[in-house]
Amino acid sequence: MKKIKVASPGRINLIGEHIDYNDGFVLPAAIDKSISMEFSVNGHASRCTIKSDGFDSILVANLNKLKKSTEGWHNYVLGVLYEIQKLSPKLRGFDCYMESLIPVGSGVSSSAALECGIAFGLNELFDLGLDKWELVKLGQRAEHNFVGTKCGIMDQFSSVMGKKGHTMLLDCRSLDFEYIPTKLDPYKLLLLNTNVSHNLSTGEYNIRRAQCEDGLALLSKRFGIEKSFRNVTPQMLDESRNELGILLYNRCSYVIEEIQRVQDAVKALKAGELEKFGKLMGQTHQGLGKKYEVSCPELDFLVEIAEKDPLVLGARMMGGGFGGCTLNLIHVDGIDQFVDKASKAYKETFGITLSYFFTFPSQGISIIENEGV
Ligand code: GAF
Repeated sequence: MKKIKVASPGRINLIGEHIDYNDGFVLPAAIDKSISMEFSVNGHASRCTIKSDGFDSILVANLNKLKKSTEGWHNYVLGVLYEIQKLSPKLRGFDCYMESLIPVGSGVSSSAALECGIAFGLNELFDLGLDKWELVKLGQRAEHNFVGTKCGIMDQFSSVMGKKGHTMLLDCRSLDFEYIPTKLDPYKLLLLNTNVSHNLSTGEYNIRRAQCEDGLALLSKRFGIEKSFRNVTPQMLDESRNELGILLYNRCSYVIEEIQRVQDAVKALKAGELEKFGKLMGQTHQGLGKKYEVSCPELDFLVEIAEKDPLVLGARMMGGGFGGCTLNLIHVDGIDQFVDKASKAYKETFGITLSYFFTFPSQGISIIENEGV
């Protein structure tokens, strides 16, 4: 029987948060932590079993009767199976066992890694003939339709397209992208995990998206422009302040600023101006906290400590928000002292143990074992 093992990584995003679904640019990379998934054909026409080391429940799916589950993680898998069936009649029964090294709920997108790993593995196992972009997009649709989060494209894109040593500048409107060699020495990317996840994420995420759509609809009508934040100037935004109201004004203001910030950050990165890059990360955090309101006290606390440390060039919350990790660009010489200081202060203030890990831009989804294929 055919067997295949794949590794599907999580992602970081250096800058460009909450703008993938707002026609912006993002700068993510796959990380060195992944879910490994072993797939085998089981000879049944429609029975599939999926087991994970991280969850007690086993998912048993019938390809003829795919429907949403009440068990959270099942929906990521079921959604992918459903989307594959819309594209190909070749899917049959399979067994899958997975082990994850990606911390769940920490903003490094274990969910996209799961979706894309299932899609990629089954594509190989059953020769479905789907290309990488089809896998990325079907992962996103699975999340929209089965999980209910109206996510952008960044996470699935990063997991599939990642390249070792490179960040990726993705234009989320045209889907053109550029691999950028990313050497940060003597700085490193340090993730501090708040170990909180304020359960607001899916609801608040969809609300942010809807607010941006409402704001943009108003702006495009008022100025007779095509519906894209790229066509809105800061001046147009200011002129529309009263009509938008403070909440929509703030949301749109963050988006317009962040679209510009990513472009400035990429210039800085290419020129090796890491100090400038770090400052822009800090501005992103301020925008996400004050204007987009997706931060939380724990994230703000960690960013504040980082900002006071001369060896940290930049820090910000990363991912959807309301918990998860901060991303810190830190000099190697400052790491031990900084982690120690942050851990103590965090424990004293919130009573929670901080965890942390380093990462670097890594290879996207890949096959790690192949038998009888
Ligand atoms: C989540 C989403 F899945 C992404 O699409 C992106 O919007 C991110 O939040 C925020 O930048 O990870």
